[in-house]
Amino acid sequence: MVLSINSNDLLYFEQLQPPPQTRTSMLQEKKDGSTNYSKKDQDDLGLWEEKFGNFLDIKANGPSSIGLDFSLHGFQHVYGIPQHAETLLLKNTSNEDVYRLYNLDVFGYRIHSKMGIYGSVPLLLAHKPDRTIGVFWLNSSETLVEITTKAAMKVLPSQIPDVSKQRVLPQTDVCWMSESGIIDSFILMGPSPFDIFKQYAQLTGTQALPPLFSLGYHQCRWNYVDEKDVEGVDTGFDVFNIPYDVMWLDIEHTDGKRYFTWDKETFGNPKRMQKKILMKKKRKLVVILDPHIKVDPLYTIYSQGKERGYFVKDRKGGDFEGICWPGSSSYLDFTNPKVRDWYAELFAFKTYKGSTEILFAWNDMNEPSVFRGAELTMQKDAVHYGNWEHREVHNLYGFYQQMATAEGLIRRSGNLERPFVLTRSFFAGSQRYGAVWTGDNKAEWSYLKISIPMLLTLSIAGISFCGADVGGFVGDPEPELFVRWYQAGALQPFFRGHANMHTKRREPWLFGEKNTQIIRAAIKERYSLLPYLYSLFYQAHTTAEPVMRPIWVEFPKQLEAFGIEDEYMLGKALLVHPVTEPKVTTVSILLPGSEEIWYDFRKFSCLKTQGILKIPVTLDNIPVIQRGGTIIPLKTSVGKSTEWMVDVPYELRAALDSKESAAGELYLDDGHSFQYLHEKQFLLRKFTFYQNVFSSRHADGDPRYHTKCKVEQITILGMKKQPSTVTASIHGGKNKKVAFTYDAKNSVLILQKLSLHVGKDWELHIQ
Ligand code: NBV
Repeated sequence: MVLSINSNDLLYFEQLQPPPQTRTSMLQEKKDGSTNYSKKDQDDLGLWEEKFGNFLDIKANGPSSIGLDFSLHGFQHVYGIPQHAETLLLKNTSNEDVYRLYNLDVFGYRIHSKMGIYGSVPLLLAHKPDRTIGVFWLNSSETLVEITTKAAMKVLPSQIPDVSKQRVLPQTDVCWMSESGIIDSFILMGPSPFDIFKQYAQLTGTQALPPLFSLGYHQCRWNYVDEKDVEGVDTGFDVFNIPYDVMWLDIEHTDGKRYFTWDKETFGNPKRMQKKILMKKKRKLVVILDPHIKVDPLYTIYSQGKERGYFVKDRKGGDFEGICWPGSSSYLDFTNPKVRDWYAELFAFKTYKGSTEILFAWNDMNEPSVFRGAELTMQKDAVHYGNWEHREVHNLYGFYQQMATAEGLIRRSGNLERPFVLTRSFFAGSQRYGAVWTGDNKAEWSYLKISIPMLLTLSIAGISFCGADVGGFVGDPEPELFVRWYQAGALQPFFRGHANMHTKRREPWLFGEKNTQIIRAAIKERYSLLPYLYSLFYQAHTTAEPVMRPIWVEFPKQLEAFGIEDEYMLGKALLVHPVTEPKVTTVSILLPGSEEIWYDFRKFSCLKTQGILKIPVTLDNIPVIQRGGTIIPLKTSVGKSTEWMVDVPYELRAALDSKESAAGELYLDDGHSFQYLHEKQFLLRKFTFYQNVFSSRHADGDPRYHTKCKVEQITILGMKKQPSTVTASIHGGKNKKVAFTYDAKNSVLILQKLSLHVGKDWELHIQ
């Protein structure tokens, strides 16, 4: 038995009922809006009406909480339930705060806290060497999760009450408690971690395939102040020879924080800016669109929203009003399908003045954030479409905004183009609509460090496209931290530099020549790895495999790996160990797997040790290690942005395992449209190296995507013998001899000037 339900008798639910007459609104607000309650008043009211500071929460249906406990037998390692600034391995909460899932805007959130921050995914994974299981608690109201790990006496299957037949096994009890809603829970049976990912994806969907540009580097700041500033920063990347794909504009680009508009002084001609500066250089723009709408009858989005009744209501039936960036604001009710439909239409080029096809979207403040609101968010007794109180749907608000935004971007392209939408708030399933980032972190080493377990937790909860603000949002990073953050970010799924308005400028070239050079190298390495990363996203999209994975996911039997959170796997081929402390000269890396062979990704040398390896590090880069048995596709050179690199030839880097074989794949399509779905216009190449034959074939039916792109080089790490000849045989063509070099010291064979079509079948025979 792996799991039992209600073993601790914690199943409970309350029935919805209107508050009793005698009690209703004893805690009524006075005419001037102030409230004055005695302790006795509150006691009399119990949970029918609650007071938080100055806020009164009247529960339309009375107290309505639900709860249930799950005992996970034999498990002591549990993961998931993002989002917390906490360790990868969930902690026992018996003597600590419980984990809270409640989407909140928390500027510079505290580390090692179980309070809720921007998003929630109520999915918990439990793992032991031979089994992974999952519990998905589908509830979007405020939820608390209590975790108790203990040793439990188990009678072995024979059931004979004989002490010698009893064993002590670990057990983890997980109790979920939600403020309202129904008990709707799914048990995912595994047995492997990858089975869990698939089972969870069957319920909530897989990661949307991102447009290729969005896997490039993003440059953001609150705020790039005007068109000239944008032009200067854009040019800076070319002057300093650093690739980048996307320029970002924060809230100041709008006319008085009226989203979908432009500030007339600073961004007077946004189309020109997009065309002359960005489009010309094959780059993109992302602008921010928050969900709060300025109360201003002259602002069309407000007046239309008001007229159609598209705002969330307060408990008295008027539009809910709260304070946010524009001052008094109302909040679009994205839970209403009509609102989403209307919002999506706002992205039509003719409606969204100044937008072009290179403009994409960023949804911020969508917890939703309400200044001066209880816990800086919307009151729980606000009312949504269908008469649902806000308490019921709170954790879904941001999810629905991102859904509508993605739909808008798809529609404006005539349903042809893939959208890119970054959201701060999220829920289970948000992976279908774009990317998530970890919000307002700080420019401190501890935030760089915690970003890794935070991203790993998001990744195993279905959200592969995730990242943290590189450099740290709040405060000014010291140069070493800044460099280390770029090196870490370059090997994470979503890669964006961002900074608060009160910080010093920090474009990547502002920290001296040496640091610029190191950052350039990190960003360039990311760009050369894009074919691998894009292929991983295709796998995330089709088979729900997370792009960034905890070590235990790849090595489920290795106990020492279960708590590792300072290193991770990027796909199954690369092990990454970011440096998250200052002045580090060596790092200790766990090289998992007793049979595995590992190779230094940059020096190509074979790392002989098993278990913990201490390796020297300099500021130049962070350890990246390739696993034997894998083949990684790379680009041989890097351009100004992803679009400049379409025709750049590939290198295939094979690292041999103990059987002297390796396998890998490359996914390739036009990088931006939905053609890969409707017309199967993509290439999925499967590469293998086996018995000295390197071969390339298509892995999915007839290849329908055509490219002239070539494989120019193949590097084989762990090639023990120097070959005498290498011959290429191309399907339907002549055999030809291939030039190669062999490095006996490192056992590396490099085949050069191959000029093999990436889309064709071919074989290389090494003799
Ligand atoms: O829009 C301004 C910022 C944004 O830069 C940041 O990335 C978000 O997380 N936003 C929060 C609102 C203000 C934060 C103090």
